[in-house]
Amino acid sequence: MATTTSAASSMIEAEPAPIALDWSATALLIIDMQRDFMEPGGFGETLGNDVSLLGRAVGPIAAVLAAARAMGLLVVHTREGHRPDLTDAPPAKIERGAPSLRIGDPGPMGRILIRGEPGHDIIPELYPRAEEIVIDKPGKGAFYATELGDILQKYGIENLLVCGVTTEVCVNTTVREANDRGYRCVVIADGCASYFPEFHAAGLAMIKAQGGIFGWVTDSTAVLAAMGSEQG
Ligand code: TIU
Repeated sequence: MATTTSAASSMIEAEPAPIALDWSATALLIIDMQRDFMEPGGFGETLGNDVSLLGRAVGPIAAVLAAARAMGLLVVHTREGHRPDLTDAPPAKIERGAPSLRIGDPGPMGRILIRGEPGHDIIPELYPRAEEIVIDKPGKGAFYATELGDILQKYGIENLLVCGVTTEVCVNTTVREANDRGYRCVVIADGCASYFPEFHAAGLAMIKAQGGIFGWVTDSTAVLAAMGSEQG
């Protein structure tokens, strides 16, 4: 149950311990909820994954996003992808593995993982509003080669509510980057998903172990309670 500690902050139930968040210094960071990872025919499926495993994160993220919008929280969406000329896509990434289609190849949702293509865009259920921030990132971490750090600093953000896909890849990489930059990361477990359920569990366990070595882990119910929004 959430306890209000002041007009502007709330205590969120989390592991390894509850955490008080000053909402004016908190952003909701939604990682890579793109058609390329969530739908058949995109980057995730070309890597051999069952993309249906990621759908479970959509409802919890939508509920937290609605509450965040209602309370005027800063909302940041990220998208993994590359320039059409691939100048920001290292050969080591393009050539990796044996996907059915490589980054830049034409697929059913346009060129795989390329900015501006239908597959690169965010799924309709979580589509950004015009006033929300969208960060295009070439890597797994949202801070690498992006303007995210500068933007968060300008908004006075100290705390990140983090969700998205996949738990052990882009969510974990971003949380580690953020932790080293001094942000308190509170990861919404049911708002994350992986193609590998065991990696999802391990990815969350690694964040909260050792007294919260990278951050805190909570769930959407606890976040909504803390936001004073019992629905969802
Ligand atoms: N393959 C996989 O699990 N993830 C990625 O390639 N990118 C993100 O996690 N967004």
